Amino acid sequence: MHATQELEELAESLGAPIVKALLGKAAVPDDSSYTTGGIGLLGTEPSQDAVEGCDTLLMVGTSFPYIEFLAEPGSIKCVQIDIDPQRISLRHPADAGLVGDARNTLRALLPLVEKHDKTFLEKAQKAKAEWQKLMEERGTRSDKLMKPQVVGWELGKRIPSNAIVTSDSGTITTWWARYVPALRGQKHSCSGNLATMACGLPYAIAAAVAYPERPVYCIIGDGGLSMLLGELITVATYKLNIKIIVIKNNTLGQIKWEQMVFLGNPEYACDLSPADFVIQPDRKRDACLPELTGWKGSSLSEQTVLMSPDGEAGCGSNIAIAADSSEQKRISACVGSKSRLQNALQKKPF
Ligand SMILES: Cc1ncc(C[n+]2csc(CCOP(=O)(O)OP(=O)(O)O)c2C)c(N)n1
Ligand SMILES: [Mg+2]
Repeated sequence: MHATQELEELAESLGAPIVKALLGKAAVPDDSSYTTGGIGLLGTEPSQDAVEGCDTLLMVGTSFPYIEFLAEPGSIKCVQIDIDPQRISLRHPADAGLVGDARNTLRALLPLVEKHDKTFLEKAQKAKAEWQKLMEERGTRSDKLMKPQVVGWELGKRIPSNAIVTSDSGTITTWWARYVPALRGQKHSCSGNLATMACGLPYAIAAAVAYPERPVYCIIGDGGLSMLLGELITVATYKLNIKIIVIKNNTLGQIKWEQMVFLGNPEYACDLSPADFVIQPDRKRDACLPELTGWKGSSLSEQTVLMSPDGEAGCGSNIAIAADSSEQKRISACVGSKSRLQNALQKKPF
């Protein structure tokens, strides 16, 4: 994470694109001309093409575990830099293993590297531009049952460059991984190897405590938030500078798709109770959890809700709940539109 400049300099010398494991999303900003974005299930096509087309793989500070996305052992050369010697050759046999801090090792390597021509990098850059067009197309759709990609795309335009962004495990991870670009200066994280649900909010709390001067954005599913709903009290108690964006699709979306696509089973027990995470001020009713935790909501029809801690609007904590259709399944209670989302996000202090 602290070797961005060195990675970019090396990419320039080698004429090589940088592909990022998900936990390394912020290692190089997505608008850098040297990166083609992520690799793996939630990665990008240009990154996969680059990995498949390369003759040498330089792995820096990663234990990226999904080896099926890497080349066959023996078919390419591999150089690996890692601070932990036990990680050398862990995922792919390394022809040369360099044990040390990523930045220091890259700095030592840089003067030794010969300049390569840029054909391979330029090909990857063209492929990245094509991929970006596809992301834009999917991120700017105007379906009345709003696509979750639209939420990611709109957030990506608004999250400031000093923000810390956390996400969770589910289809939500895809919308964050692909549609919310890492800007230079931002930090991004999610649960990596264990893919543990409900990490998004506690990670956000940890980030807000560790970096009180930085805004924190938590992009989470309704399933993940439900599992640790009580932590809203922690956020309200300590007035943490966290904005929570919930993709509310009333389902454990990831599992629904795994059951159907990978396991071939009929969908079973994936639906969530359609929880109303906010109290809407125009609706009089008994105290509900947001009220008890000190959050106040303002609603844009049934679709998007922003919340701030009661009486503390200036504190900058909000919840935006974006209902969506989980792409395939139509959920009648969750009709949304892109323009409503845009209106919601324009509200201060988001
Ligand atoms: C602690 C834990 N329990 C269960 C799972 C399995 N799991 C992975 S994603 C997921 C569903 C996530 O649902 P939600 O947060 O609503 O996100 P969505 O997939 O709908 O975007 C589940 C149950 C897990 N990864 N971790
Ligand atoms: Mg869900």
